[in-house]
Amino acid sequence: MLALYHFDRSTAAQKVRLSLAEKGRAWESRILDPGLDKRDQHAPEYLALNPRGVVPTLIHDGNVIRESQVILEYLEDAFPAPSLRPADLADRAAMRIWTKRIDEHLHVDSRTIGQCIATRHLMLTADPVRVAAHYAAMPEEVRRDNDLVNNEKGLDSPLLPGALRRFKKVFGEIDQVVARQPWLAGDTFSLADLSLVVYVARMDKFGLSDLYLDVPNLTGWLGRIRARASWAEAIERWGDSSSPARISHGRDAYARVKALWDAG
Ligand SMILES: N[C@@H](CCC(=O)N[C@@H](CS)C(=O)NCC(=O)O)C(=O)O
Repeated sequence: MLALYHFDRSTAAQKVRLSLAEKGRAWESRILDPGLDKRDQHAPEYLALNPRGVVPTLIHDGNVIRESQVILEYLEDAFPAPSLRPADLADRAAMRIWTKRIDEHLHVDSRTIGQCIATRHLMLTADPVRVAAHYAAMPEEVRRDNDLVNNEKGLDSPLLPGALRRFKKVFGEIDQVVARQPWLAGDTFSLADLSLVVYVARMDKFGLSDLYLDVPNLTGWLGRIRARASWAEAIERWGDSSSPARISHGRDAYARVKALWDAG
């Protein structure tokens, strides 16, 4: 039996849903509500499964697996066909160099961008008692410390220029690689593509897709992934309830973000 704790817009959960869709596996959906009124991710029963209080968490025949990149590798081992790892060992190593960057910085940078542009507005207009309770209960120190700076400073956050600079660098590297081969780790669609793409696509949800209009090979790669049946099943089907508000904040912030992007 496969079950996944997740919620609609979570990039970390999107990757796992993409893998499950590519593999054609049936799974039970266990949706958490991370809103300030509920904060299901901080419930003791959930923290027992995932002490960091984040999604996704996969349950497979009684095994509890957390951390999206670890879950993706677990799914490869548990369900090898169709494989999302290149057969060639050097390509497989290249795949892991890409996916490693997500835990090195990309996921945290994605959160910084979202927090500075949009999510902080939710926090600034919410009941301060609920916001304080949310951060008091958040198990991950780095996430909490970054959020507090980003909530306070917004577009002036000292963390934002670096996050945008690193995003731009990764976008440029994707562009170069897919100019000479179809997928990030060679000839086959792999965990590298499936993992990186959710961070590229996330920019649309902040109204920031114009930032990469002039990165043509990346845009083509993104289009090819969006055309796969797994995209409709794993991403579009689940929607994103907060997207209209975030897009509107992103459009308001666009000129400032573009200046930082161009400076990077
Ligand atoms: N390194 C973790 C990150 C997971 C993560 O950040 N999940 C976010 C959604 S993308 C979450 O659950 N956020 C809830 C919160 O921050 O309270 C992974 O890859 O699984």
